[in-house]
Amino acid sequence: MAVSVTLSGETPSPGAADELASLVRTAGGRVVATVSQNRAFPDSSTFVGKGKLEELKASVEACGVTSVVFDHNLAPAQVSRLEEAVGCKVLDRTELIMSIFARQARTSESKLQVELAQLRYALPRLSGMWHHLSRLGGGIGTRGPGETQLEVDKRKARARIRVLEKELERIAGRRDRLSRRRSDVFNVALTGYTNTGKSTLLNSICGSEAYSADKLFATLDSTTRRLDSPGGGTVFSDTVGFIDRLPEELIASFYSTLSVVREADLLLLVGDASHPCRDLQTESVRATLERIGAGGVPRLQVWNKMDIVSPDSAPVGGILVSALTGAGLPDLLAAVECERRSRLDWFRLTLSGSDGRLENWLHENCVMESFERAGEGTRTLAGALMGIGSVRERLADEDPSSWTLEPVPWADVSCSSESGRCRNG
Ligand SMILES: Nc1nc2c(ncn2[C@@H]2O[C@H](COP(=O)(O)OP(=O)(O)OP(=O)(O)O)[C@@H](O)[C@H]2O)c(=O)[nH]1
Ligand SMILES: [Mg+2]
Repeated sequence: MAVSVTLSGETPSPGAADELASLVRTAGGRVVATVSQNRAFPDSSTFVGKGKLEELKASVEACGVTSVVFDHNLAPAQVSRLEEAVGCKVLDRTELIMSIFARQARTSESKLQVELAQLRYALPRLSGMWHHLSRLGGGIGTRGPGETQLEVDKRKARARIRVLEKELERIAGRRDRLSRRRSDVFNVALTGYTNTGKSTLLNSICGSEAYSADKLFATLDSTTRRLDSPGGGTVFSDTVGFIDRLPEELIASFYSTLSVVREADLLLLVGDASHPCRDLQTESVRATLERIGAGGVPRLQVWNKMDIVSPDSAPVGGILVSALTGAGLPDLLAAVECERRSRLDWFRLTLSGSDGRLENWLHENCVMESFERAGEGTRTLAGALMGIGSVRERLADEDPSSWTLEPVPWADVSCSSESGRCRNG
């Protein structure tokens, strides 16, 4: 059973009911009835008002419901009172999302991250739960047995949180050492609302087999694939998707997994063009990117699932693709390549004489926009992602009279070359 309450000052989101049903489905349940209410503010004791509570209780009995899910977050004492009143389990939005993360976690890192988020959410709420229980048992101000148990529980939770934090730090450190963010490649992260097709897109771009499914939060770990091209290549990363009101505790626990987004050179904001709430989802993704500290990373809007969108309802702007059919992928890759080129340090190098080893080095490490041989000399317009300093360093091994190096602004390169010209993404 789903309960959605719209409080004053909140704009009811048109897709919220469907999204809640989808969350319940992914958590292994099914919404059999929905109760909604508009209230100025939540009831401090039971969140919904008395009349609505009666309605809720009657529906629970009539439909044989096993859990009631609220689309808001509840105070622990509200959960206890609601459970007493309706006679079944009551979950709030954060607990529901965390239970999905717990179900979908496959690697030991994501399992530990979810456990940490759940404990961080539960810890400050233990007092409320015990306060409620001790009030049921003893008089006001009495230090009942609940309070002693509360201290024990809090101590245990804090100790476990410390163990989890240490273990996660160790795992993240090891991963960072193995796959250190490389500055000589262009790092692109696919990010966006959950279920928009990010993993499917990674697979079609890189020919990989990342897990994709018609489920919310199918991906909880970061996957990285390299697409080789001259001058360092491009690394694409796929990671955990976002949702409206993503719990703070999950953001904190998944901080290191989300580093691929924070540290990316370019974000592909993958939206589901076929979703009726695609614009609201994109807004929510933008807000979440700010929350995780990736608000300043350059981005391209990509609209996926165009194979099931009629031309008259296609989004305006952005790159339109279908990860399933491959339509639009060449345009997407061209736009990424253009972004990459715009970040290179461009230079014109003139060599008197020909040096095979140096030329090989240039071909391996730089994007060669043009390469001309004239008599004994060679002249090239090239760009390097690792910076012109590295090119100078390499040239330091050569006779200084045999070369001249001159920086060239990207604007000059993009104006003079067809391949370097950016298309509007
Ligand atoms: N019709 C259509 N379906 C697609 C397309 N791309 C992905 N899908 C489907 O959308 C569903 C979600 O795909 P995923 O790639 O798992 O989505 P995701 O964004 O990685 O999802 P999370 O990891 O849960 O955040 C799957 O059922 C895919 O088959 C597409 O271009 N067209
Ligand atoms: Mg995925």
